[in-house]
Amino acid sequence: MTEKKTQPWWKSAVVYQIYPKSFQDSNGDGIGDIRGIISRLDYLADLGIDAVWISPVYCSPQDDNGYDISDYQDIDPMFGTLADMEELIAEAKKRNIRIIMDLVLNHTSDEHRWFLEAKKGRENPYHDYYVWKDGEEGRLPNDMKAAFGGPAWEWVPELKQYYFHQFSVKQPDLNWENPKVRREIYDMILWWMEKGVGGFRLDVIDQIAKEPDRGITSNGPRLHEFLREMSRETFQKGDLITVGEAWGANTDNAKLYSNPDGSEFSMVFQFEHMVMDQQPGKEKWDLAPLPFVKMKQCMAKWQNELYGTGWNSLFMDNHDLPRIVSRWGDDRKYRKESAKMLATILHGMQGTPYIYQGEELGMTNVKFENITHYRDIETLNLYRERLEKGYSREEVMRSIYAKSRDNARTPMQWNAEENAGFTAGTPWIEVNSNYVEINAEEEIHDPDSVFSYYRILTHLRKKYPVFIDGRFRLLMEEDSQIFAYTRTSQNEEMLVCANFTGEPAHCPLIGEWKDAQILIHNYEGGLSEEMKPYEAMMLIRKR
Ligand code: TEU
Ligand code: CA
Repeated sequence: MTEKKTQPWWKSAVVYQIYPKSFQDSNGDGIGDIRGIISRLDYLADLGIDAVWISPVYCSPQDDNGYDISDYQDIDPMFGTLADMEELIAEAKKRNIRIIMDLVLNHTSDEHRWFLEAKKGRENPYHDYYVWKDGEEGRLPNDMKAAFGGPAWEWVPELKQYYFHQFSVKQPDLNWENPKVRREIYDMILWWMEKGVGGFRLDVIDQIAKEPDRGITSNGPRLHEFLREMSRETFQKGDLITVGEAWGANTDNAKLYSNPDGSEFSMVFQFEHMVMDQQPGKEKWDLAPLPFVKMKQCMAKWQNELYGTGWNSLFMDNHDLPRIVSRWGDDRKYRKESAKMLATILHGMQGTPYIYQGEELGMTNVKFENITHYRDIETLNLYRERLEKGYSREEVMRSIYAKSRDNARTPMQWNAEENAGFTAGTPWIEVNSNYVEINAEEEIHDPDSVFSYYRILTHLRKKYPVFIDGRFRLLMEEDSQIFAYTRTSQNEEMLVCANFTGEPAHCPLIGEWKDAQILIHNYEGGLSEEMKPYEAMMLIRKR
């Protein structure tokens, strides 16, 4: 018990991610909003979550759904008001839920006051808030590319300069070399801390210390210097959860990011396991089957490397990724079984689990027939670019069905009524037509539902310390069907065992563990060494 006290709260927490635009609309304009979130807090409390990360709700022209911020210290009218936000923080607190804000610090919107000033002239005090390069129109400074297509440089004729943008043209990169920029950011973070937020998720944080002259974007030389300064000036003054999004993370730098001394963040989102089902050296759109054995080894590596030296975040879904049940499970015949199986594997690991809205219902990818139904800037640019390059429409749509970010962005499926209970108006993006079968109202009352399974998982984590501190060991490493591992602490030992396939699988471990207690199991009836499709379980015993 004493040990538990010294652990930071977020080591036993489960976090839920809300994509506000698609969560719950309260006023019939077809767009989810903060009042909608407030109305669903009891649902979240029932699920057993401790914190909610909300994707950006700040003022934004919405070129990239809020990841293009024009005012960090106000709420976009589309989502509500600052007063609504304060009410959300207070209402969540009543339910022991903390609110995690999404900080986008690599770039602002081109409509942010700083950028509007910066464009006025080279002598303007805000000019140096961004990253500029002298040049001639039509002769790009170098061949760096933006994440959403096209060059990373945009010409501003009035200044005869290019500005640098790693994402869309409307997301100019901030210049972290400028101490004034850093100070502005820290003051803004402190202001949110005063409002009582419980933590922050930091967007593409590994990309802030860029050096475009040298072609450097991620993991720049000054990155950890900046992060330590930011942490010292802000986060360390509170009892926060902080999680950096870092596509460029490896287990070495993750030990810096999540150093237990608290000098940077609580943890990072790393993506090594999420980029394995694509062709090596190519883009996520270039599909390839999941190399299952490699994926297991990757996850095991992160578990083992960060044991005692850092902290993992556990996730398979977010607003940028396709739905995991469609991606690595079977979203038709074995939808429920495979959704539960994936959750079992993830939630048994060491780290802080993140549930992305709808994941707890087993929500699936969407297949809009026509590209005009898609909303995501990345998807729309990709479609145009690949058709221009000569790909067939069928081929491009196949990539989009598998990997488009809009797969995760269709409205939350609350009930079987019109628009899945998400809105009384016209939703900004169409609802997935399977909402009649897959929805919260149905699942909350069904003990066999994916939701009920997640609810058990969140509670198990609270009850058994082995979830928090148990040492990880991968078993049956080379097996092409079974994902199995143990978690071992001083007094307890847990086996997590899953059949990752739609075929039966043989697993001798289950015989060895026949006297153990079953914590959770996604099939009725007893255990057998002959595992059913997507069968999964957690067993525990004293040692
Ligand atoms: O994502 C960072 C990021 O690298 C992804 O956009 C990635 O390029 C893409 O999903 C993979 O194809 C963060 C946010 O999570 C994302 O929603 C934003 O669009 C992006 O930053 C820019 O702020
Ligand atoms: Ca609304």
